[in-house]
Amino acid sequence: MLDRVNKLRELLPDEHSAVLITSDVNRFYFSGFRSSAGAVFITKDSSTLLVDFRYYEAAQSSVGSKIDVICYKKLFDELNDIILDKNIKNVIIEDDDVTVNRLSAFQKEIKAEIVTNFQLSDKILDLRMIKTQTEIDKIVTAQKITEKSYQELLNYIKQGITERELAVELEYLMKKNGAEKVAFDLITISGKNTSLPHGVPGDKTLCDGEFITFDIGAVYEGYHSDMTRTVAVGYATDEMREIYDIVLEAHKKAANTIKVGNACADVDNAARDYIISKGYGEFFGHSTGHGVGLEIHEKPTVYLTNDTILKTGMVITNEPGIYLPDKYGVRIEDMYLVTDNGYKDLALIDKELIIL
Ligand SMILES: [Mn+2]
Repeated sequence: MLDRVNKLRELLPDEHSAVLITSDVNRFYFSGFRSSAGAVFITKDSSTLLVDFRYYEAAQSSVGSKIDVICYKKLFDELNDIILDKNIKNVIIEDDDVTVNRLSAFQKEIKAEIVTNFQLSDKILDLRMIKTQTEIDKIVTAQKITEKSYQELLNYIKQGITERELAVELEYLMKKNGAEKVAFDLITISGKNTSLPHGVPGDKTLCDGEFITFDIGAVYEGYHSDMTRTVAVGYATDEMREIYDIVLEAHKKAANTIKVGNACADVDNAARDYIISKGYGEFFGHSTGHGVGLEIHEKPTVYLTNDTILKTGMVITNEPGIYLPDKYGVRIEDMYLVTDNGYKDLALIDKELIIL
């Protein structure tokens, strides 16, 4: 946790500047403590977690001695004490988090200049791109919970069951298997609905000769997992198999470009060029992937316009797809860890087409 704080400190322009962290996700990232309210205030030589009475005892026992914990009645009073004590002139805020109303309160109450144009949110996302081993372990645990639950769900699938029932049952299994929650509204769609990349499970029942798309993930200790599998019910037509094989091959080609020094664009192009070469380019309308961590979508975006270079410790998804309107769609997604010598696929579940 101190490493992260120190990396943030390196961004401070001078000793009279400080950072005020207000978003839930970044308060957790820099303090290791989760709460629904509070702030983290970081100067060149101090870091303070400010919480209210509800969280004070838990916060004290949760954060190490390197971070001060203050219980506030009025947040601004405690902040101003530190600001005066440390001679802080500029307070940099999270531009993606602070609302217009909150900003005017800051400007009125905080006894320093409020810095809104530092692009702090983006700079923190840059730090969060590189995961520590502890963070990777949590993502892997979230993925294991997803896989166990998915495999249990496959046994539950029978004729007549609805998409909605699949989603509810899967969410139940994930929580039973240790997820604190699902990573997003689970996508369990079938037949024509699978041509909608982010379709919503409804009352449609499963039928033979249809695809089911499972785009699913769990959260474990704040960290998300993301996986998509497309399976067929009863049988698959030759065309369904052909589309599936193209997407799988695109996925493999993208995976093989995941290595330190390559750009996100290279990964996207590998999948996209192959799908285009097979004549389905217009049916792959989204990016090949995205970073995953404390949020389900974070930097970097794996797309042809992103020249961000892959570095060890990044976790990105690889999820090409082909969506034929009014027919069906296929997407195959795993999370990949960028390692010193290539990549590690964080999913263990096979990607070959299965027929239920
Ligand atoms: Mn995804």
